[in-house]
Amino acid sequence: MKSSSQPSRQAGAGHSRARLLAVAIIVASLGTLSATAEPPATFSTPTGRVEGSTTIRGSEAANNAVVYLVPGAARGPLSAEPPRRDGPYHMDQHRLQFDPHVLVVPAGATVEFLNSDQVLHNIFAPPLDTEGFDLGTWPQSETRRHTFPEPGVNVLLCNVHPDMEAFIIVVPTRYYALTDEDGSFSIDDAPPGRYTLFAWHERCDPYEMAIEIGDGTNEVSVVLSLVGGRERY
Ligand SMILES: [Cu+2]
Repeated sequence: MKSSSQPSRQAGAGHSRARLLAVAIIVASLGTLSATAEPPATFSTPTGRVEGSTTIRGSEAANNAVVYLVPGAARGPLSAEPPRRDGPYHMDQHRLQFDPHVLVVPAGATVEFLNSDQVLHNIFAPPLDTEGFDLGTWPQSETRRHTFPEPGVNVLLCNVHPDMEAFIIVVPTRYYALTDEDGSFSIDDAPPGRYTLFAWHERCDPYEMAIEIGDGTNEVSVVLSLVGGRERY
């Protein structure tokens, strides 16, 4: 470098100005590049996919379990990444049952509650893991809404029909899934890195496990334990 710069230094003021101009253009170009440093659309950002199986120790495969990933190793305040707040999210009351039995939504989501039955239904959630709420009682074909700002487990009950029960699990992350009939689940588009995987099932103890997600498919096995080590029902 030094040897090649020596001749141009002796080449006169006009040449130097041209060099300065060229350098200025390069610097300006670099400034523009760094200011708009979005990866071009043709480059794929590495993402991890989690494919998991969930079982209950000493029992059958666990459907209706909620599995979610919180970036970083700690419980607590959630990652910088905002929850996905798309939706809409629905909870129906149909044939004297809540449908679905378990609904998982990100914190901040609003759920629409529809009464599809010819009878009046009520919805309330006692203040257990969350503040709880009471939406009142309403007739067929009407909906009411509730927004869930805080993560936690909401137990839905109807004071007209004591046998009705459902759960809305509010999670502090956009990376979540509900397990299928055979206990399987998948979570897509998680940036590679360290996470805590949490799992919730109505009959099981809370579960958490530190995992590291790499680019591509990551297989995970979640084994839950019944509360008290035995069937509740
Ligand atoms: Cu009811």
